Amino acid sequence: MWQVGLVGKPNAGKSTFFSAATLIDVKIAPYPFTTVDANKGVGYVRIECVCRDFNVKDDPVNSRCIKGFRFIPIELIDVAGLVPDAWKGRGLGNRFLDELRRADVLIHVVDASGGTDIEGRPITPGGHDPLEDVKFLEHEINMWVFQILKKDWDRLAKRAQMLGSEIDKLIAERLSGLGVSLENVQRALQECGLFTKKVSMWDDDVIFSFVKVLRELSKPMVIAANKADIPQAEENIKRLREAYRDRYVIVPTCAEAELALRKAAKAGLIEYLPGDHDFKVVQPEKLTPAQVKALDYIRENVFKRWGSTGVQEALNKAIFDVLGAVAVFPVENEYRLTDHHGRVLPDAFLVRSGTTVRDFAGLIHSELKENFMHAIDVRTKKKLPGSYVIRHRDVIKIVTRK
Ligand SMILES: Nc1nc2c(ncn2[C@@H]2O[C@H](COP(=O)(O)OP(=O)(O)OP(=O)(O)O)[C@@H](O)[C@H]2O)c(=O)[nH]1
Ligand SMILES: [Mg+2]
Repeated sequence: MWQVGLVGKPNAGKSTFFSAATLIDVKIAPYPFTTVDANKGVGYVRIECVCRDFNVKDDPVNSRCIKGFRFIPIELIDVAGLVPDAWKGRGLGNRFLDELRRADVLIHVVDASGGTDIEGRPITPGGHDPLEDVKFLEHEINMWVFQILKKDWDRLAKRAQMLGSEIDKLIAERLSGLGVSLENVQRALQECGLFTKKVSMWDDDVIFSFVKVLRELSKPMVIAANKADIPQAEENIKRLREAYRDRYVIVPTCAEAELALRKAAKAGLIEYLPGDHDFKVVQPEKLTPAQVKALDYIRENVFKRWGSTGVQEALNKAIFDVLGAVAVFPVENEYRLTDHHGRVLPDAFLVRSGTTVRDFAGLIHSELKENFMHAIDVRTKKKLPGSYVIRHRDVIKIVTRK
């Protein structure tokens, strides 16, 4: 399952975001370092389900289909807050950084209201510049990788010199625990023009620039401009967008509203699906005056201003826009759209862009790949060769020899 890491300074709303997305109860509080041990859970990306295109009622197994929207699982990890110099062990140190090893993409939860200082201590909204938070977090993560690479650098450089051109493999090996692939190391070396530069000539500045590029490739990031319900956030979000338009996808979020809405929906008080642009009260008589007030607040300060709570959008953008994943629906019977148990459109999988149907067969089962003959595009019933690159919302049948 793809993993999304929630990062940021303390008190920004990471655990609130996590809880809203997973409906797992975790500790949330208005002071720094509420989270000590990482929380892990399952959240979902939301797409339009293909059941609509085929006009069928489906029986989802690995995912959920609600009102024609397919919710496909992803793993979320919520870690302790990060303070300046965490990479050196400050605050809760770099232990949590190690917990982000497996993350494919990060969502940087920023307190866009400027209501917490750089260490996460509460202050008057508008009192801190969230642009600083983006800068410092990039620096911390870069330093973390830099430090790991530097630890053994002399030995690594010597080995590289002896082996000639193997520097890419040596670096990838050194950083494999951080989820860094050989392909990304090669791309970063290329981009920094380092393939042709003798390793003994790389000084710290060169290594650091390389680490920056490598980190952007290996741990790409979406910014959740959180606490967007607070008036001071509006101006800050404008500034964040101006400053980082070219580098980051920025999504205004109100994690607290999403959490409240999902709990109210679970209790049957309202109708609301994550990612919706509004909600409907179904049992007005059951709402307490405080709940009525909270819902009014959300409508005024979140939906009317931003269109949604942004939590679903941040997850979707991380998986689809930043990682470029596509969703694919495999079936065994191309007429009934069923698996061998007769379940209609049971599964939806997220795969990397560029995945061919033959590769996809291998992801389901190695035997499927070995015996692969061709695939069928279930919409058109046309044959697809093994080299066909899967597109978003494809429904396919894999045909094997046996
Ligand atoms: N106004 C507003 N408050 C929020 C929002 N999201 C979270 N909060 C509040 O911010 C405070 C911190 O939330 P947490 O989710 O505990 O923050 P965290 O980033 O996990 O903090 P640490 O675990 O200490 O790193 C809590 O009081 C939340 O209720 C939001 O969208 N709007
Ligand atoms: Mg927390």
